[in-house]
Amino acid sequence: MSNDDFPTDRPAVVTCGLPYANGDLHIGHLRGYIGADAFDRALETLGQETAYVCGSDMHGTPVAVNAEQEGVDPEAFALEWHRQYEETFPKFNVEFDNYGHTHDETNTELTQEIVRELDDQGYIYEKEIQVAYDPDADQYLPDRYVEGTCPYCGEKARGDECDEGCQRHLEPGEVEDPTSTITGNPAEYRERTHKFFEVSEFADFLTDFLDDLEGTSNARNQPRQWIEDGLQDWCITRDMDWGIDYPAADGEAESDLVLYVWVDAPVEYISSTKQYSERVGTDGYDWEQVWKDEGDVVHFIGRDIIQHHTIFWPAMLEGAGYNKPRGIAATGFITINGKGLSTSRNRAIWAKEYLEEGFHPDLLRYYLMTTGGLQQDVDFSWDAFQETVNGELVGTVGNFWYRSLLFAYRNYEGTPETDVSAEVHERIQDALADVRESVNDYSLRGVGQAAVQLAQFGNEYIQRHEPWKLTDDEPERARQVIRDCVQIAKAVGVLLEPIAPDKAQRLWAQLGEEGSVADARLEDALEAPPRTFDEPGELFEKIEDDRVAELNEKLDERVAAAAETESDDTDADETGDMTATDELEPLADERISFEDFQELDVRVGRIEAAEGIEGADDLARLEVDIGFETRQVVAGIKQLHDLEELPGEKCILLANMEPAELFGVESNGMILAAGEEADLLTTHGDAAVGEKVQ
Ligand code: B3M
Ligand code: ZN
Repeated sequence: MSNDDFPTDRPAVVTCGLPYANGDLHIGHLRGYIGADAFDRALETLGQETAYVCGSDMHGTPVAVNAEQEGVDPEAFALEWHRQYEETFPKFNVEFDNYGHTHDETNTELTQEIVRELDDQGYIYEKEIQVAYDPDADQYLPDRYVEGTCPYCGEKARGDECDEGCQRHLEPGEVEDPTSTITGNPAEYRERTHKFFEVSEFADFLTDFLDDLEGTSNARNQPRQWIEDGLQDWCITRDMDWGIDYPAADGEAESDLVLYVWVDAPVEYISSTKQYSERVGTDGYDWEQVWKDEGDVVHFIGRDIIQHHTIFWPAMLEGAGYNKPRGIAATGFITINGKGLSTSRNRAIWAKEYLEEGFHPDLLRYYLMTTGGLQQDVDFSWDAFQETVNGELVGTVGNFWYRSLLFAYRNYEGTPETDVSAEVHERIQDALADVRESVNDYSLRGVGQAAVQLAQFGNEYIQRHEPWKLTDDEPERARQVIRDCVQIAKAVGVLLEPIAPDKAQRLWAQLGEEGSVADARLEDALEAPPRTFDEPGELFEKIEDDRVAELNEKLDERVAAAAETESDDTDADETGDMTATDELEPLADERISFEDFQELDVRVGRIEAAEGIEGADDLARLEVDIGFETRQVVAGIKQLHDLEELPGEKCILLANMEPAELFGVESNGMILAAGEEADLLTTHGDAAVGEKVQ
């Protein structure tokens, strides 16, 4: 079954993953909130009834751990961040219809009601499990209180998420070699009784759900694999004080467990919609219709929380009698100058900082929405930002708007009185169709491009007709060309509004239009603007090179400063969306004896030949002279080195490595390399080939 296109005759709700109320917002967060905001605005432009809701995620260890580090009570800590987020989002023109938080009454009650319903339906059971415990801290260690190794991919992982590796959700007890993040001690395991939600019962439902699911393809494909691998039931309680209490059934003893944060967090999507309904009245917007009857639910999330939104959440919704989501758009990460965004390393563009630098929010909105598709990781650099702003916004859109309106104002004091030509009418209609299609494809990039390409067409149209040459001799033709341009300018404004709402509004006002461009529908792009308007001003300003140089310098300096002061920071302030990808591997705890080391026969070698291995993306076949003989070894360096450059280079080879066969090629030794880029080890002086490394 496939869904009918937007706009539908049902209400829609657009949501965005809730920010943990635990630290400053940065560009990684903004991408998601701006994306969902732009999508919501685009839906409205199509004539869809929508609400855009969200709220702060107040619970769980992401908040508790950070509050503890600051020595403050988690509730006060989270409320303060919540207040700051409420203030910050509108500054980026992110306008929620309702922004609540997970600790408020609406969400507490609704979460408990949903959990009771799941329990009543028989989907919740108790089980004894091993829970990590820190004897020195005398505390259980849920989630971020424990760190270890991911059992699926071997990367360093937090208690409940493989945040630096495969991004999987981890159940209590799954992380290997657990250590306490409170004391650094190895964790002990203790037996505790916890509540489990029978996710495994929903495998068929989820398979069908994924078949219908719209949005980005990653949100469909990854969970299919998880379902195929077999779904595990989900532990939904934690040994903590901070959170929503597990709701005891009538007659049952009060539980001392709280609900896992991932139970009450998504419920806020519903609670926030409910609060909106309560504010505007159910005639204005009916939350029950959208969540329980007929509605279109669309979630924007980071790609690290796909499992929560495509497995746990729809199973909860189904089990408790709510509608399943129609679309899930899972956005990629943001990198900064090609490197992983890291808050602890201060390699981030902070929301506050961006505003303090005096840049208009719509510039960042445009950059983030059009630089890559939603699924792609997007790199931010001030240079690329400048190029986009100066090229597309200043050069194409701003230039077209200003020259058209100025010409119209000077010659006609506004919109010339004549109809739009058939050619331009059709061109605008094509752009409207592109936008409709892009929205239905969840492509905000497509929306932005449709607007900018229309402005580009406008510039070419002016160039082609050179109206300035026509005003005297062919006034009718001049009038027509300018009439067309004014209409294109207005259409570009309507189309760009979801992405650059404030700039579009200014254009709207310059055209003498009343009210808000946000209320305009696609078809309004073809309605004539008012007959007269005032002298226009330029709406975009070029970013100069020295400004970019200065910004780059500032960024470099603070990243360097953070590197210098970096202590044993745990990166606990990372939100899932923005993982530090370049963390160093921790030092090994276990020591080995000198004898153990001597068992390694490490030799100086010289690479004689290097070539790629057919069919293997990463592997190269090397011939390495180690004095006594020439060894053939296979190394995973094909992508990382220019193989032609390698012959003649000295390298270090572990000579008594067990032989292995890779892609049919025998590997007889291992060359040593550092880090993910496989920086090849060599000698500093002139040690001869064959010498032992000791
Ligand atoms: N608070 C943040 C994250 O993991 C988390 C999202 C909750 S969405 C219901 O990106
Ligand atoms: Zn993993």
